[in-house]
Amino acid sequence: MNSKDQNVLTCTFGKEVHEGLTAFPKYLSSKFFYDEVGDKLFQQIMELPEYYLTNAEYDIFQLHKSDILKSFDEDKKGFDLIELGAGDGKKTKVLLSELLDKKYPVTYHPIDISENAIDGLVNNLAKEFPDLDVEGEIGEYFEVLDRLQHISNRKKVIMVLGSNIGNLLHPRAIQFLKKLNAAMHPDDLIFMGFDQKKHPQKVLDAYNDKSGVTEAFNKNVLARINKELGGNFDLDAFIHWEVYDPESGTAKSYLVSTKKQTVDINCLSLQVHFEAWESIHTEISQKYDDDTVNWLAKESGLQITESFTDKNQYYKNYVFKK
Ligand code: AVJ
Repeated sequence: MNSKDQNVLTCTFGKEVHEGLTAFPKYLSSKFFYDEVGDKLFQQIMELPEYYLTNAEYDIFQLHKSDILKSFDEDKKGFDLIELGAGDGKKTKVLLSELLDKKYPVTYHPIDISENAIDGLVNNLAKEFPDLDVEGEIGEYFEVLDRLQHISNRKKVIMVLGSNIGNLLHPRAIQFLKKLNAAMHPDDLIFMGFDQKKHPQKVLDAYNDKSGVTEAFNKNVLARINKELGGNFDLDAFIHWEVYDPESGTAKSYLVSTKKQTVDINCLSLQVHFEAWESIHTEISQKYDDDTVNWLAKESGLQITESFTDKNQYYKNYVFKK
């Protein structure tokens, strides 16, 4: 990344931190978890025994790979597989390997804002699947989708895995789906993962692991403020707190100040006061059921054509058309 881009990012970060920490109640956006340290912590989260999401989606791919591909391209006419937020590609590789075995004519476009992530993935795929056509793209989702309109006239399958949509409240999830819809031609499809409602304890445990990785992940936003904005947060003076509302299906993460304290953020010329037990809301991780996903689809002008679940029904991947 060049220094101008870096400045723009730091400024957005600073502006939003200022907004969130002067609001009442206080909040910080979960998109700020992901710097280099945050990326590593999230990798560790995906390895946790409590964090069932990754394995559930992996199982869905293993169990249903052949039917999933049929739902994408029954007659093997060929398509562009576009993955938004590709990460390390562990789950996608199951599908890619099946694509090659069954000789689907496909170009795989992993998209991420992290140049590092894309370079790593593209190199790794070149070794593991030398016959696979891969075009990595670096950038914001919609900017890249726009770019892709012009380079190909094949059918597009837009894939968003990991229940990443769960970070968005329903109105913003609808906005996101509407934007995808607007970027789709009549035959294009969306393939998206949605974590499902389940025993509330199972959800709580996933965001409250014993080893404290999720706590460190949540606190990483404070560490970033210290590093990038000259803050002096004492990370030990906050606790990680998770709640889950089985009615709305919303898991919420907080950082709670264990004492009355004042934090300085030099680069923002800001002093932030915390009362004892005052909270900062940092993340939502929405859980879904069929009715809710159907409603989201309807509100976005989309239709569900198929869905695939794991043996525990913890998680579901849905295929949408316009
Ligand atoms: C990457 C947004 C799907 O909400 O489950 C994991 C992020 N936060 N543990 C999620 C996360 C805490 C994750 N998503």
